[in-house]
Amino acid sequence: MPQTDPRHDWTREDIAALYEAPLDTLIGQALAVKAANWADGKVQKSQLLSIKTGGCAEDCGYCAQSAHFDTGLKAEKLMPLDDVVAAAREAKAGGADRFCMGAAWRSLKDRDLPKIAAMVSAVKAEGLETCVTAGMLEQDQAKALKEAGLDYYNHNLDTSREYYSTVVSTRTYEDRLETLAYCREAGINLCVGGILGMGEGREDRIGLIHELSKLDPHPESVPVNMLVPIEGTPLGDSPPVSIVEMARALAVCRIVFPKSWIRLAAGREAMTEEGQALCLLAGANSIFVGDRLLTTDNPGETRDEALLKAMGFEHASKEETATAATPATPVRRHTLIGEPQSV
Ligand code: SAM
Ligand code: DTB
Ligand code: SF4
Repeated sequence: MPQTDPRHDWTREDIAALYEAPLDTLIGQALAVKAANWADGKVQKSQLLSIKTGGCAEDCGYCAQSAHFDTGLKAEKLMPLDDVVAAAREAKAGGADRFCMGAAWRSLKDRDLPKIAAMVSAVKAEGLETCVTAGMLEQDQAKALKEAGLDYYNHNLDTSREYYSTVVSTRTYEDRLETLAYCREAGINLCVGGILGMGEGREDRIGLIHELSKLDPHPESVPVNMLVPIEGTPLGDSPPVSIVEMARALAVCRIVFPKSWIRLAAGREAMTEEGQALCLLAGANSIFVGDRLLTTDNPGETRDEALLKAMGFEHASKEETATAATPATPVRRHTLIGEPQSV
């Protein structure tokens, strides 16, 4: 029987065994789990907007927006509410059902909270699911955002616990987990994933998925980004990760997070159509749409329509996205070591 109940007792070894299985075995299992939990051929569409670009105090080695590196990006002030609403309307007209507002901040300041809350309420009033990613939050800030109508908070763990300090030195893994816990307490859905291609090894990709699997409930969305190399950052010259490795990571996520949206996130601009198709065939069921991510390009509507049409995939309906976005009741299934797994 394919896995339907989310499990939080995965061991690193379980995840490594999936990750390293022959690709046909792995994708076969991923598709069995997908078929048991999701309608075939449906893709959820989120759209990003950078509402506060550049000048960030953190030193994330992959990021165009860190003030620590000279990436040639011009820092901008927080975008006015009207511009955010106009962009949200455009995103909806383009087929997005979730609008994710990204701010290049280490943490949300109380003085900015009312402005972000107003953006959340206004975007929600346009009939879109709302998502914010604005760095670390305090407990009461998470509550205020929930009250404003926030559906999702994006806060990635990015890589394994061990590799994290190689990539960023200005905050810790525990800092990330604390913000995630505050969002959960406030009743906000979580969007938590990571990046492949930062010089990490496979063990770090397995470690990341293991850390995510311990979150209870699982994040409702798991974005898997392929590094978009940014000139001027410490990771700007990183060799690209292979598309098969991306497909493996997505397939493992599909199995480990049976009820979560698994997003083929950043990096599609550097992929062929076949590469993206492989990733969607491996079990991913969500993408970022629109021709921009935060500071870099994304394929855009025409190319995405061609890809999805060729695959016979279509947009997940509002009902389908809303059902999956409801936080699952925490389910704990304890499996004895050596007991046959149900996937
Ligand atoms: N400042 C907030 C934070 O760090 O959570 C929000 C914005 S940040 C740009 C959101 C996420 O985008 C990062 O955690 C990372 O996973 C992803 N990201 C940033 N730059 C990227 C890049 N060059 N390539 C791939 N993913 C990237
Ligand atoms: C996520 O996991 N990926 C998005 C979103 N969450 C915020 C960001 C991707 C950024 C890619 C590089 C850029 O455009 O600056
Ligand atoms: Fe700042 Fe987020 Fe970029 Fe890190 S990833 S430098 S926190 S904007």
